[in-house]
Amino acid sequence: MTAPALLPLSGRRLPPLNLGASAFPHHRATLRLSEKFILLLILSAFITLCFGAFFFLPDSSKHKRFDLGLEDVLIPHVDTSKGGKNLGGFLIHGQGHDEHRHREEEERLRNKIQADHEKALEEAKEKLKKSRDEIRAEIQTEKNKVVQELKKKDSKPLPPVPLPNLIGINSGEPADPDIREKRNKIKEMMKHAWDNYRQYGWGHNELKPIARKGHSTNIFGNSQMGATIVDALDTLYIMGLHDEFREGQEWIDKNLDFSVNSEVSVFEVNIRFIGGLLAAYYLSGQEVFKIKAVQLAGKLLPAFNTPTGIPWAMVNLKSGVGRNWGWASAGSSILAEFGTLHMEFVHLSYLTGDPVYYNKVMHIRKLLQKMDRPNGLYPNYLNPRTGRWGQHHTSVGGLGDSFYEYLLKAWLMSDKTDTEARKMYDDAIEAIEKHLIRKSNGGLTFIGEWKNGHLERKMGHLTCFAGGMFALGADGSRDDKAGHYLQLGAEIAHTCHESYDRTTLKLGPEAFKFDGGVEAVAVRQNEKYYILRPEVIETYWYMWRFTHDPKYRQWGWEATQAIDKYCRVSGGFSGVKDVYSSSPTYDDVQQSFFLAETLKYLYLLFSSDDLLPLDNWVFNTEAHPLPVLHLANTTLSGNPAY
Ligand code: DMJ
Repeated sequence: MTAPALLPLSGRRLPPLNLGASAFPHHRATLRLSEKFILLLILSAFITLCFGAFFFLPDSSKHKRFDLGLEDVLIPHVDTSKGGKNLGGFLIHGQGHDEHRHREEEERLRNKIQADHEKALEEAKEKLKKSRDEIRAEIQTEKNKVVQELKKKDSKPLPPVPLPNLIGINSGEPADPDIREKRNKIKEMMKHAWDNYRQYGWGHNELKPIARKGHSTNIFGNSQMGATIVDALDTLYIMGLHDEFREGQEWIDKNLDFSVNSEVSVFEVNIRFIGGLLAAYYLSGQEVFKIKAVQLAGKLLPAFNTPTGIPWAMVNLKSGVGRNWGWASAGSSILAEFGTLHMEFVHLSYLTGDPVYYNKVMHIRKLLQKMDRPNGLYPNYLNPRTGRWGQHHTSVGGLGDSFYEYLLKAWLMSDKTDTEARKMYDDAIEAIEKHLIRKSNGGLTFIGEWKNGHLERKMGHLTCFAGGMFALGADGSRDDKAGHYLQLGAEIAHTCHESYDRTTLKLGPEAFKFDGGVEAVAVRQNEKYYILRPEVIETYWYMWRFTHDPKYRQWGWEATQAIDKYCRVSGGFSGVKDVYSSSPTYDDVQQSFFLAETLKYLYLLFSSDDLLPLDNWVFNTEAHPLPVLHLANTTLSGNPAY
């Protein structure tokens, strides 16, 4: 069907529209965006009206009638045998009086269309009289309105869910004045880190404490998502830094936006942002944190759209397109990344009543259970397209670590009902002990890495978290080997302390060897750095909670003093490049996990045990405490929101 020629509705010719550059004498050369936008608006209004005219107005020459919505008057003709009068394909019921009513109605509509048309043209003419800046401002106001509307839509309240029993959110003030003083010192360090970030890096992901400006890495894409704010929130809360906590909350409320064209690490965003937001929610009860966590989780879900359901390592928050790290074996996803989502995702399902998150992580677990494991070990790489292992590297440090941690913590977090997770943990730990844990010639217990068919006698700083994990998993271990695992935890803590003690700065290197006469010492230059990592202090804290052996507080205090002496600068805290050098250079990065983990574990080490007791709270791998969920079973059927 071709559109009829555009006829003036009242016989009056419309003023010609000049759409060329000459319509804007001051801007002949180019049409700016806002001007184009206005012209487009006028044009589309005009076309819409013309279409309206075509569809709604009668063609008087042929007396053709169109349905004007008066269904009680006009009924499409099917059968004329019942005494009606057929006009142009429509059957008209009733008498002359109905026809009159119908004509009046048509007339009324015609007038309305004409009036609307004229009004639209008047408005368009008015718009064109305005300056470019005025038009721009109007467009901006309209845009803001739309954004506000969308925000309102996004902040819909979530279904009410009974909060778990939140025990132990208190000051944890230690009775001993010496311990109190030490704890105050750690709080002061937190304030120094926060204040400088606040001053020089606010809203950026991290801080460059020497250059005194914002910093970021590829794990956060190109976004400025305030990683330090989100990661630090619960530490601020626990330390009673409430003004700072409120500042952070306000920033999150107003600025934390996930609709950004940015490719982020699914794992990092989960442990730091979702974990951080959920912990802040449980501690403070402020809804905004829960809402933001759920919004963000929605943005991560497209990462699971792979042939196997094993998520991509990275996802673009806006487009939802995912991919894997270029360096990972044969396009693989990483065990420690897709295996470290469980805790946060179970909480998301619990809080929203939406099983989608729970199903995603349980699917990963089921898939892993079905796979063959070389020597009972889980390799670090798994291809999300084929569902096959990549290289057979196994590690309890980088690339593997928190997968094992989350098996144990899934069990603890389920109030010890998720026995499937406990079994997977027990099986894995037995294989690790058999194949990866050894004693050095000097009697230090270490955890090596399985690479290319042999054991590499090297341990990473990251691996030192395992001491705490063994201690945490001691209770409930298979064959009642609690004593054995507590002992293993203590041995790892000792080895990791040695790795600190054998340096000039008394800070631990990134990786250390047990080979060729070397014990717990870094050999390569690129393994001698300390980047404010928490794992060794994390293990001291767990060991302290389970044994109350004072040496753990002593070791924690040594680390505190070393950090304060060698990593503190006037603009915050920085990592150092060589822990064996007496005049170290700085890496100029204040990592967000320094505030989330290192300072939190130190603070807890010098607090009383009733602050966040381990029977009621489980810390995610970024040290964000999440409460134990007293669920009936692992399918979350105990949640009334289902
Ligand atoms: C943290 O982001 C987490 O602890 C993660 O599990 C491993 N590494 C860093 C800190 O070293």
